[in-house]
Amino acid sequence: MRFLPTMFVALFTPLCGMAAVVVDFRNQSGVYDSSTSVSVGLFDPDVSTAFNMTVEAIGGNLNSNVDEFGVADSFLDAGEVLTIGFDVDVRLDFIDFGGVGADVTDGVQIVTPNGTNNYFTGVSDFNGTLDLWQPSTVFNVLVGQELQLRVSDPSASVYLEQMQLSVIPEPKLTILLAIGAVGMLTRRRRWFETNE
Ligand SMILES: [Ca+2]
Ligand SMILES: [Ca+2]
Ligand SMILES: [Ca+2]
Repeated sequence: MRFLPTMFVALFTPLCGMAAVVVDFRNQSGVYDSSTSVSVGLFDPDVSTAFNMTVEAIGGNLNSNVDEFGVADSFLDAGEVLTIGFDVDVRLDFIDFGGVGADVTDGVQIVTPNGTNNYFTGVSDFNGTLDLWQPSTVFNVLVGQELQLRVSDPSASVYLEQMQLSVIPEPKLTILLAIGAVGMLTRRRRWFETNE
């Protein structure tokens, strides 16, 4: 009965949310280019959920290149907007940009359901070395909500690299997984008790 602990780990791992979905926008010309709106199929193995991300551009076509993702050219510039939404509730871990500078004239603006903020080196929740926006509190994007990415100033020019997120499990699924885990724990304990 050696397989029992292995089964336990396999069942317990999804509850811990150890992995997440990383969406790399770079080097994906075949997926995004020559369109202002693209729906991309994604899969979160933690909760065995397939879902769709919709990416829309204002001001030109979406344009993925080897190192950058922008609108019209490789960059997000004045008057251009990237809108991102999902058909499931997700928790956003980070958005990775490039080309962001040290002040508001060279920053990125993120419009969320919670408000509008400008990010550049030195701003809280923004890593200026990696140009990474990483919310310090849990940040969810629910079905029907969207993120808008813009530049923080007409002179700014930035680009999108990647994003990490997790699907927020349906409450029913969470409960079922929890019940399953408790069941396995109980059985495992009994197994140890009877085999000691
Ligand atoms: Ca391209
Ligand atoms: Ca552009
Ligand atoms: Ca970066």
